[in-house]
Amino acid sequence: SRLIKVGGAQLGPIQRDESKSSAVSRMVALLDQAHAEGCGFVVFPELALTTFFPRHYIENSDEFRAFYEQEMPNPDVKPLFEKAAEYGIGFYLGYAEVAREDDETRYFNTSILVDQTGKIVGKYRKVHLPGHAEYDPERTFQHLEKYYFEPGDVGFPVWRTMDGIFGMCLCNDRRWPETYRVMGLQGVEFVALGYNTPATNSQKPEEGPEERLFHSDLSVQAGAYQNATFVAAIAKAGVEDGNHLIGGSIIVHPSGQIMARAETEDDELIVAECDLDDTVFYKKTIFDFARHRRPEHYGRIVDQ
Ligand code: CDT
Repeated sequence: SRLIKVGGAQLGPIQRDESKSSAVSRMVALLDQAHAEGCGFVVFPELALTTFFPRHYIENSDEFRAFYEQEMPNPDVKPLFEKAAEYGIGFYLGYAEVAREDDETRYFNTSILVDQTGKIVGKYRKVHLPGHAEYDPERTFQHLEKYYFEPGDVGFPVWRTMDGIFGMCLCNDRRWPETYRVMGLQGVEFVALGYNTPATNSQKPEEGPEERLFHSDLSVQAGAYQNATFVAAIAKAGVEDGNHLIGGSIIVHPSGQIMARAETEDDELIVAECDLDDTVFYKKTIFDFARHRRPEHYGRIVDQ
């Protein structure tokens, strides 16, 4: 068996005026708990250092630059890296990235995979950016991810680390079967993902938290089962800047069953013992891609 105890470190709300170092102290407190529980890997949410700023329309780029990280680790997040390495805990962390590449300033919604020695072994940039690129007065609240970020440019890689095959994605990616399948085709055994999901639909107010939680579970459980992988889907939750985000963080087994679920909308650690060898049965039977997939019939999926 390849057992790894996984902690899902759900965060409660981060208000717009909360500092990054305060958010990091909250994460370190969850890491202390994860260490006490014997975890070897911890998943934090998407944009875990700041409020979910795409709900705010900020015209001045000097003002919104403060939400982004230029380097990782940097002095704000160093305490998290140091504590995790001291405990021998690997982790996944979502944050807003600003990069200077090819003489251009580029903005991404990013996550990193850090191994149990504190080394960054992987970086992912969110592919499926939801929402809109311009201020939309028709909506009850804004979701300006297409304004603040460009789509990721690295696809969905996987990394051989911590005695397993790890992949990453972010929030809206979890609703797209292609996300998991591209990683599934590379043999992924554990997918880490963080999310910030508004509790109502800004274009359909009758779609409330119950339905939103249902869609989240549905997508994550299907992705896990159909690709024979563990998935940890971890929220930033609660009322942030007056806007309600769902909780409902879950860790899902390759059978599709939920192993652990958060009960609150606050900082909360959920824990599940994941035996990465549990993926093998499904990968060798019902989802043995080499024997059962029929890609000759899937052309439309990739044809533009
Ligand atoms: N952060 C993120 O991707 N949130 C989206 C909201 C979709 S509605 C614009 C999600 O899929 O949960």
